[in-house]
Amino acid sequence: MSGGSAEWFRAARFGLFVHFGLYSLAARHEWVRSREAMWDADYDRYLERFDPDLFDAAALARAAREAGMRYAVLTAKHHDGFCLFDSALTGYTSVRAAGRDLVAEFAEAMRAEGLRVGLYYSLLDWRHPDFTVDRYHPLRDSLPPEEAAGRDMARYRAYLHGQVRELLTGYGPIDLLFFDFTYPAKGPAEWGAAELMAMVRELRPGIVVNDRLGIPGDYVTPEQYQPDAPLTRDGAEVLWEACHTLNGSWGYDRDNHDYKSPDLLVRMLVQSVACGGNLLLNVGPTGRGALDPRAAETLRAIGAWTSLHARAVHGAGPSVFEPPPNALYTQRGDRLYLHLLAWPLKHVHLPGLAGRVRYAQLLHDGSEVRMQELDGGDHEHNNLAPPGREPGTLTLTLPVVR
Ligand code: FUL
Repeated sequence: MSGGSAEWFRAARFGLFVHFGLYSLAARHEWVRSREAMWDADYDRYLERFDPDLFDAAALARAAREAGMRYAVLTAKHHDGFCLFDSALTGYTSVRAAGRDLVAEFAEAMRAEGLRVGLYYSLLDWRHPDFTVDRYHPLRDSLPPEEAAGRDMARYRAYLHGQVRELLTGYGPIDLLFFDFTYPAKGPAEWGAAELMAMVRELRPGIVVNDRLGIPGDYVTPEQYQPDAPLTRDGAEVLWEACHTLNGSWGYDRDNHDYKSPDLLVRMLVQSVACGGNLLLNVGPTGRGALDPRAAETLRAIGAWTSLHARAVHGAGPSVFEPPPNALYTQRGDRLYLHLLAWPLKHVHLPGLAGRVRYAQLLHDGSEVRMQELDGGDHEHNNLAPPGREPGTLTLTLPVVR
């Protein structure tokens, strides 16, 4: 890993991803334009009706903070090329369409809630006249060959670099950039990745950048996949962030009701921390820009947990100890947090901790948990007798263990 100073990112552990754009009006996945091979004119029906009257960045920021999130990442431009910011390089923007600079509103609102500001920027651009047609492009089967031949990625590269410069110079300190994405048909050279990364680091020396330019960044980005062990590259641990949808779609998907439960999402968060990673959880606001009630409710439910367990998440990381079955450890200093995913019948045995636990308590209410060393000479274990029957998080106070 290279470059930026990612300490805030490592400590934050939990962030909000926001996918919003013209596809939110189609309400059937953010790839709708590619999937349905729409012409510009077809897709313009969303542009003509774009009116984000319910996009309330302050409400989004509050919802994120109350869920226990410490940063947020907005799609400044997704693959469709529509920009949520004011750009001197195109008129295909929310400012031109609806008089709203949503990136400006977002950055200001997040900072006001004490959240770090991240921007997602798509390397793909299905609207730009110089972006060459490949298998993902909506015009892959319909662009006349003479028009396809006139496309010039060098001109597109200048546009891409120019827009990233606009984002990094016009919106106050941007803390994180999420580029998306390099694929076989277009490698790092298509994006001028090395030059782009150098420009980004020069404009914002402390910024945290992901790895999807196709060259190493500050962190890696498993997508819709939950690592269950620390991630390494060349034998060294790397920073990572798993990004996940609530229901399989990043953009608003009205008829999809298949939501992950808050319980599962809390587990994913705990597992991320336990494996040295972050969780970036996505919401796709509706066509009018409001948080869908199902998403809002999920964030609230997660917040009910994080409000009592934040210290096992923020600034916490993996532990050197092996957790007992059906449990995960996170650790922060001399506090070891034992997350019980299922409640044991009677006891929890803690391998390797005999003689090391000074005090044990439930995290959510601070109540003492009684413990004893096993009889019979088995000093490998500590033996906790937790009260109650619900899964929960115990704090074990240890002598210095690292
Ligand atoms: C992917 C994109 O193609 C999806 O639409 C989404 O933005 C996800 C986070 O990254 O590569």
